[in-house]
Amino acid sequence: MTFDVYAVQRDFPVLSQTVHGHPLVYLDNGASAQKPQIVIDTMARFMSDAYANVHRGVHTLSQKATEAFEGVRPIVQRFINAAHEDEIVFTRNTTESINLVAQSWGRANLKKGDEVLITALEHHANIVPWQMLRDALGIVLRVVPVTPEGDVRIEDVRAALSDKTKLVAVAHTSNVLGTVLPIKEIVQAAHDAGALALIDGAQGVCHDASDVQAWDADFFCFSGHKLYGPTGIGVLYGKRALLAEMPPYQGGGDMISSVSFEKTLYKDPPYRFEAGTPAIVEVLGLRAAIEYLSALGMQNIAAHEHALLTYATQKLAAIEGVRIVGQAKHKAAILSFVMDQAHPHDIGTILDRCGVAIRAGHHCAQPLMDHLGIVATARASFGLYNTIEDVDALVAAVTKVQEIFG
Ligand code: 7TS
Repeated sequence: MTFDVYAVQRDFPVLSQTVHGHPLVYLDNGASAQKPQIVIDTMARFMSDAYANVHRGVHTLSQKATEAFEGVRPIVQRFINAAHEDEIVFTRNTTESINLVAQSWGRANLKKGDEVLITALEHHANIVPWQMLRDALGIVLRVVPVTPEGDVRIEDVRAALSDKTKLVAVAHTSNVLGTVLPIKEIVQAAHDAGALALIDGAQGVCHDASDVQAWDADFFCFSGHKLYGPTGIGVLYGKRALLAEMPPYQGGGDMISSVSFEKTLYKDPPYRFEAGTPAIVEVLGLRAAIEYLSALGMQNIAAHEHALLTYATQKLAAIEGVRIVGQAKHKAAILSFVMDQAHPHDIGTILDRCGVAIRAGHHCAQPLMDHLGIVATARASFGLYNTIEDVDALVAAVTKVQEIFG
C-alpha cells in the first residue's frame, strides 16, 4: 500500500484551520497528537447510541457496552504483540502505568539498597515515581549517562548493572532527543543481571511498530493521546506471571471478587488493577485509533516520518545559528534545536505567529537538560500527517527568527 499523506491529512479535521492567518502546521505531536475523524465519530456514536457502564449491568445496553469494552483488549494485545489479552491493563496514561508498577510491584519486591536503573534522558514520569520509592523504601536510583550525541550505549547500561539491580526502566524513545534506545539489548542485559525491564513506550508506540515479545519486555507503558487516540486512556502491559503476583494499586469497585468487612478477595489481573468505572468511551476511541493506524501500517508511518526527519534535519542544520540537539544514530521524528541568539520560548512564539506549533522548554526532562548543559530546546515533533510542505513552513519560520535575532 502506498502511504498518501495528503489523504491522511484530510482524516484530521483540526488540521484544516488557520492560525494567525496561516494554515496550521502542527508539529507538537510529542506533547499530544491530533485525532482522526474515525476516533471522534466512534466516541460520539457510542455516547449517542450505546452508552452504559460496564461489568455490572444485566440490562442490554450494559451488556453490549461490556462486550465492546472488553473487545478492545485483544486489539491492544495484537497491536503490541502481547501473548495474552489479560496482560493488558487499562490506565489513565503512561504516567499512571509507571506509578502502578512502582507502587504495586515496587513496594512488594524492593527493599533498602536494591537498585532501579534509569537513563539520563528519561521523562519525569519515569524518574519521580522511583524517587518516591527511594524516599519510602531506601532503594537506590542509578542513572546511565547519555553521550553528547544523545545515544545510550549498551556498554554503559551493562557497566551500571549489578546484582543489586532489580529493575531497568527506560524510555523506548526520548521525547527531547528523538533517540531510539537499543531496547532488545537493554532488556537482555537486564535479564542477564537478574533484573526486570520496564519500557516507557510513550514516544515509541506512535512512530513505529511495538513488539513486547520480541523485546521480551516485562512491562511496557503508553498513552492513548500520543497515539492519535483520546486523553484519559493509557495501557500497562505486564507479563502474565508478574501481574499475577502483584497486589492491587487502588481499591474499590470492579477489582474485587468479594468484599466483607473482615476480608476482601481481589479479582485476577487485569481487573485487579482497574478499580472504579474505567474510561469506557476512551477505550473505544483507542480501539478506533489503533485500527486506523494498523490499516495504514506502522512500518509505512515509520518510513514516511523518517523521510521527514532526514529532510528537516538537513534543512534546519543549514540555517545559520541553529544547532540540532540530539544526533543519535537511531532516531524517531523528534527534532530539538537551539539558536545562538533566540531563546526557545521566543522561537516558539514567533513560529506560532507563522502558524507553526512546536513546543519550547525542558519537555519534562529537566535532568537531561542539566546533563546536556542547556536550559531548554525548541522541539518539532512530527506525526503521520505531516508533509514536506510542513517542514518547509518550519524552516521558513525559523529563518525568520534568525533574521529577527541574528
Ligand atoms: N514518557 C515519555 C517518554 C513522554 O514523552 C511522556 C510525555 C510521558 C512519559 C508521560 O506521558 P503522559 O501521557 O502520562 O503524560 N511527554 C510529553 C512531551 O514530550 N511533551 O508533553 C508531554
